[in-house]
Amino acid sequence: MMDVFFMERDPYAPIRHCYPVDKVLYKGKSPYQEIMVIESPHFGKVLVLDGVAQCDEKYEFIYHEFMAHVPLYAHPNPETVLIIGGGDGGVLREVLKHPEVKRAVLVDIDKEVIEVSKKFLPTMACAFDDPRVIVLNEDGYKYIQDYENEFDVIIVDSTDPVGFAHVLTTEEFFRYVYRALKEDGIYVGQTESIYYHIEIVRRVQKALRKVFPVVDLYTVVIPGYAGYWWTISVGSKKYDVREPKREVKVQTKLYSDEMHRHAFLPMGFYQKLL
Ligand code: AG3
Repeated sequence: MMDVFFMERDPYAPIRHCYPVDKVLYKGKSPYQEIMVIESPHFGKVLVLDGVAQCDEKYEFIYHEFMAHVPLYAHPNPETVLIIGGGDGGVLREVLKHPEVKRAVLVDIDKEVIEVSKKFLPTMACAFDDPRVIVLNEDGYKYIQDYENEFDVIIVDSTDPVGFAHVLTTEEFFRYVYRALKEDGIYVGQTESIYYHIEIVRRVQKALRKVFPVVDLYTVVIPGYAGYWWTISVGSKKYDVREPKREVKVQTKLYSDEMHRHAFLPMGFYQKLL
């Protein structure tokens, strides 16, 4: 029997993540991107957008827990949360674990990502029916321009900053994010690998520094992205984000108060490159 491999199309990475697949469960094209769900012996089902792996059943909890719990625990009372992107529902599932959250708005431009995730990745896309959730299929860049002093936490769970997701990493966008946040609000967004995408990390950090008084960066290792330390950038209007502000009570597989602090450990000479 011949082995069939998936090879990622990450235009920025100097390496190619490649692993065996058993089946292609879904392949379609939305108005925005090519959507695929593959089944791999190691990762389980993997959601692939425009050839780039977004999340896999085996390790998705790592990315989703750190995208959600770091900003939510860095905030004393996160009641209103906006997620831009995140159509697979993984970040939303984690956000809703906080009883403080009264409203979670998810704005993903691509309705088909949500539909495909509900069908093939039900353990991730399991929170859309929660009464606290509002789902909008709109352009997040446009949506945010209508809000001022509205959200406690804004999480940008986008695809890589190529094509239509690029605007979500610009200074102009961060100015809208700043305005849409309440006076003590916190923004986080995924900003690629410190090893393979240092230029992107540096560009985003620089843009954030022009807008937010507190800018930070934390990292987490995500096996499915093959980038070793994956970065999540932070812009905060008031709080230092390195310590949880509340007792960690949510059920998680990896995130904890110690892991929260650990994620901010200085990164040696990489720190100086930023
Ligand atoms: N969003 C970020 C995926 C980045 C993957 N990039 C890469 N492999 N080069 C993931 C969405 C999960 N909710």
